[in-house]
Amino acid sequence: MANYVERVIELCKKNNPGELEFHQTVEEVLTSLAPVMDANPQYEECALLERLVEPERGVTFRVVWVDDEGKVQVNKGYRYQFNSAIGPYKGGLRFAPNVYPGIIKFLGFEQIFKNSLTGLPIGGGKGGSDFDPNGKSDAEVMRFCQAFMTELYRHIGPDTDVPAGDLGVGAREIGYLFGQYKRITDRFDGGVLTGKGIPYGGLLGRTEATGFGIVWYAEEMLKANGEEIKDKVVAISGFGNVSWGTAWQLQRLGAKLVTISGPDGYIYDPDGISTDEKVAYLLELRASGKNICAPYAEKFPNAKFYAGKKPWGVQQDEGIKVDMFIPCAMQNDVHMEHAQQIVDGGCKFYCEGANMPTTNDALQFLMEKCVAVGPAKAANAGGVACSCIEMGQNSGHTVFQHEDVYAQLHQIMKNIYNACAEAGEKYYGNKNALVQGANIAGFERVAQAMMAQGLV
Ligand code: 2IT
Repeated sequence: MANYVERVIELCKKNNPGELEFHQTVEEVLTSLAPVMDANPQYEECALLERLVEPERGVTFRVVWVDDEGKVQVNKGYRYQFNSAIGPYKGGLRFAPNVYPGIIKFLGFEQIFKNSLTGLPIGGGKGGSDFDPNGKSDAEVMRFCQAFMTELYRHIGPDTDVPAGDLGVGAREIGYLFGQYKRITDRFDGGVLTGKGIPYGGLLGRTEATGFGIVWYAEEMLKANGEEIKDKVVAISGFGNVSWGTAWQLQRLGAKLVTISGPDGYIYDPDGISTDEKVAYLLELRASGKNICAPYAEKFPNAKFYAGKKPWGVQQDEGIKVDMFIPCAMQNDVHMEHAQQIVDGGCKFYCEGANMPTTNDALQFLMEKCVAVGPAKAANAGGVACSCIEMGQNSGHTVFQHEDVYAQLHQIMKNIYNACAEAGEKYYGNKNALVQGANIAGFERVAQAMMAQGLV
């Protein structure tokens, strides 16, 4: 049956040539599922994995807009609707210059399992564009978003497909996208997009939900191994939305965050990025639109800026021990040599925050050497879980309170952790086999739904 998994991985590579990130995710997920295939031959008989790796639908489209100089710009737009077995397609939109089908498909495929892990009724999808919002004016971003939605609107709906933000798509972009959807359709379909602003249907707590959830998941992982998060020294990458939410929750739980990073290098703050002022400053840095983190060290002079370096070597650079690393920036941020640095420095816990931040070989190495590794599709599922709560708020024509959202999110993260640990224990004899456990627990629910719904 392991043969079955290998065959589908090969098939997927052949059918999606050159889409390396997609190959990587499919390989990582399907490999974990081998023991489930052994125990359930009916899955092979109905070609379940072949169906899973093929999106139900994908659209690519032209996005035409005019920049501030009056020049006509043309970008590519995408929406891959991967799996609707357990609910409407749900997943973010990514606007970044490196976006191509391999990135949107890896994200869409991951989203199937992540959304299933939340226990909520949401299927998997993802979209985006190769548009780069960095350095664009507000008016340019608005015109781009309007042009993008002028095509996308016909493929989405509150019970069909519900996009949200991802890299390069925040509250501002969601606002422009929503405005254009409403203008075209003449419907206030609040639940057609999530991550909306608070005045028009957004969920209190959605902005920090991903980061809060990551830290709550990491807390469970530590607890299960007899450790507490309070006073732990933590290093993260990135300085965007996810990093900010993670920093804030680490602060709330009394951990000491010592790094953030950007494309320009990384910041080491020996005093900890642990005050309200410092956490709030991360938002300012991001809002500057310059995509650099160096100004942090000017604002807080005790901090040091390491130009051109990643934070994975901070233990060696500073002669300190880090208890947990949490990559929060982007895919394939942690390679084999970085994993080696993390382990050599004495770190025992690693929890992914961003989507697929670790290459497959580095992930394998960390799983062997660390006490526990938290996988992104479980740890960062709090964001999309709150998106689903936002959909419920909108369809119920109501407003949920902050504290209720936090309480629900906290419980969801505990449930997700337990589902991963139980599946790890059941199929791999190890409660710390969370990477495999997340894939299996996410898969099982989708598989059961697909089996029940016949050959579609
Ligand atoms: O990767 C993710 O889960 C997201 N970008 C959020 C998806 C969502 O629909 O809230």
